[in-house]
Amino acid sequence: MTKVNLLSLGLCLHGFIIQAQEEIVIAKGNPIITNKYTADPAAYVYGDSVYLYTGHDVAPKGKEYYEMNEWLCYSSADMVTWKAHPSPLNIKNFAWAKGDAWASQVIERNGKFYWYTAVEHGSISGKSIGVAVSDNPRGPFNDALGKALITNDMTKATNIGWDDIDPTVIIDDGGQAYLFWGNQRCYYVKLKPNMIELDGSIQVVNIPEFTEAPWIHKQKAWYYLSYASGFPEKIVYAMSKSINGPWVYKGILNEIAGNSNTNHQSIIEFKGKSYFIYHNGAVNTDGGSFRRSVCIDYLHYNNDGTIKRIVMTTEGVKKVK
Ligand code: FUB
Repeated sequence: MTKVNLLSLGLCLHGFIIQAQEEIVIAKGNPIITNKYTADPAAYVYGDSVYLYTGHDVAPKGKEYYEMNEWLCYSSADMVTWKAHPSPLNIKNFAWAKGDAWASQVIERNGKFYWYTAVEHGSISGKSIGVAVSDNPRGPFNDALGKALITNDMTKATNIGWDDIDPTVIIDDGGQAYLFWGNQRCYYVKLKPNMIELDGSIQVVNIPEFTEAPWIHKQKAWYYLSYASGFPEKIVYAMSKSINGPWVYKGILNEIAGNSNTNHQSIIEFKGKSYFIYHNGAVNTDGGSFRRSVCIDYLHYNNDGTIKRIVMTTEGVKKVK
């Protein structure tokens, strides 16, 4: 990663001057960002750019658990030159949450950007899913509901308190939005057009050896549900012609990272190429599972729609025009 410059922006909004710093960095292969730990990537293509939303690992050396208090946002028009925006969302933005800014995903609808996040609930035992909203993909984002969208007492397929994590969202071709999430069980539910209310009952997805980190995407006629499996985690995937399944398990997509127990993936299409965006523990020398870093490699489909095994590289990807 090469620092190019530091822009100090003075933005005039309703008479107030807001100082924001946007650092431009050029990825030198993988991991793409090396001046802070970034985890749980969720990329979103909007306009001419990719917006990369990540968690922020700040666990000090020796602490062997997650410490995550805010989410980060980067954008790029070429997959190599990244603009680091000021953090657009913090756990403090959810007054009802008490910590753990875990995995998340952003999606746009009708000019608004909805950010689904996993957090620890302050008064209902266990993890939960919140939703924040903004008019701008760079934020700032604010709590859209003033309460959680999903809480642990709404999901009964396991007894654990951390099954309501790792939200992923899609709007299908007919305009119906769906939220998938889970740990040990993968859940999904329809969302109303306002994106902040459930539209029906929560269903369990029938897929094998599901650990966590579902990512839902569509390519041509196929829906793909990729997810972390086993522990340490590898990323596997299933395919279906319908968002409601049945899902056909297709096996391993990305192998165990080796230097991190988790590998949390995001899959996008941008300027004619497909990308597999994930994290590993390659930047630090303090143990990788709680100090993770985002990487990007190419993803290739076969003619029948199946996906070739990902090749994790240190070179990463090249600039795309
Ligand atoms: O970052 C905290 C948790 O680690 C995420 O929710 C999981 O997907 C795993 O990456």
